[in-house]
This record gives sequence, C-alpha cells and structure tokens, in this order.
Amino acid sequence: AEMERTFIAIKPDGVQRGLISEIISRFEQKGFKLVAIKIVVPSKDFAKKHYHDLKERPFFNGLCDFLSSGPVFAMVWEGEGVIKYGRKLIGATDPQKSEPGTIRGDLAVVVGRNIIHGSDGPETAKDEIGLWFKPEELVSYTSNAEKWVYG
Ligand code: DAT
Ligand code: MG
Repeated sequence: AEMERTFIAIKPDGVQRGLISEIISRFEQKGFKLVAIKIVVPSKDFAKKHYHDLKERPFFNGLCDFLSSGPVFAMVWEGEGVIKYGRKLIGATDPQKSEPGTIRGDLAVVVGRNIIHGSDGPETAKDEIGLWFKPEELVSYTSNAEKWVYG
C-alpha cells in the first residue's frame, strides 16, 4: 500500500458542538490510521501561517480570528489515498454544496462554520503536518486491522 499522511483539524465550532468523536469515527471506520493528535488554541499568528495561501481573500482576517477563538483538535491520519479521500469524507467547502453523507454535508450549514479542515494535496499536507506537529509527535505503528483493510 502507498501510505500517505494528511493533516485534519476540527475547528473551534466542531469542538464546541461536541463533534470530535463523530469525526474521528468517520476516518477510523473507513480504515485510516490515526498517528497524531493534540488539542490546542492556536494564536492568531499561527492561524495566519496555517491559512497563508488565503491571505488575499476578503474573509482571511475573520477566518484567522475564528480559528484562534478556541480549541482546535488537530490530527494526522495515515492511509492509502488519505489526502484525497479525506477531502471526500469532509465534503465541499460550502456545506450548502456538500453532499449528504459527508462530514460538512451532515453536520454543518454555512461556509464560515464548516467545522473541519483537511489538507488539499501532498504539498500542503506535508507543510501543515510540519506546522502543527513536531516529528516526534507522529507515531508509527502497525494497526492490527491493516491486513484486513488492505489485504
Ligand atoms: P477548505 O477548508 O475546503 O480547504 P478553503 O481552503 O478554500 O476551503 O478555505 C479555507 C476556509 O476558509 C474554509 O474552510 C472556510 C473559509 N472560507 C472559504 N471560503 C469562504 C467564503 N467565501 N466566505 C467565508 N469563509 C470562507
Ligand atoms: Mg483549504
């Protein structure tokens, strides 16, 4: 299997709404492997680093204020195709357009409170994992389910 890793974060709205276990379950039940977690209130400067690609957008400041407004539940998930499929599990950016069955489709209503972040490609996954986690915070292990998930 071609293992890759992606950065997934439950934003302050998802944490406050009690959706941590629901969201973990969706990735876990799919067959992906959790290799890092932390709960942290990011500073505004840190939020700006995380969202630096969007700094020209009109919503950038409000977005960074929001991300730094409360606890964020940060995770790294590992698995074959996890970057792209993680985005599928999450659904479209605007929950009004997310399909039912996706996390945002099932659990969120507006784009400014769409509860979850996921890396959008291999480069951003690498950068975001590096921003949020130290290398030693990532755990390598063989899941007992691996041979049943991958054959
Ligand atoms: P995604 O989170 O799906 O990767 P993105 O990277 O384009 O989407 O934007 C990051 C976040 O910014 C998004 O989750 C919610 C917010 N956002 C995006 N577009 C927005 C808009 N038009 N108005 C308000 N917030 C927006
Ligand atoms: Mg994005």
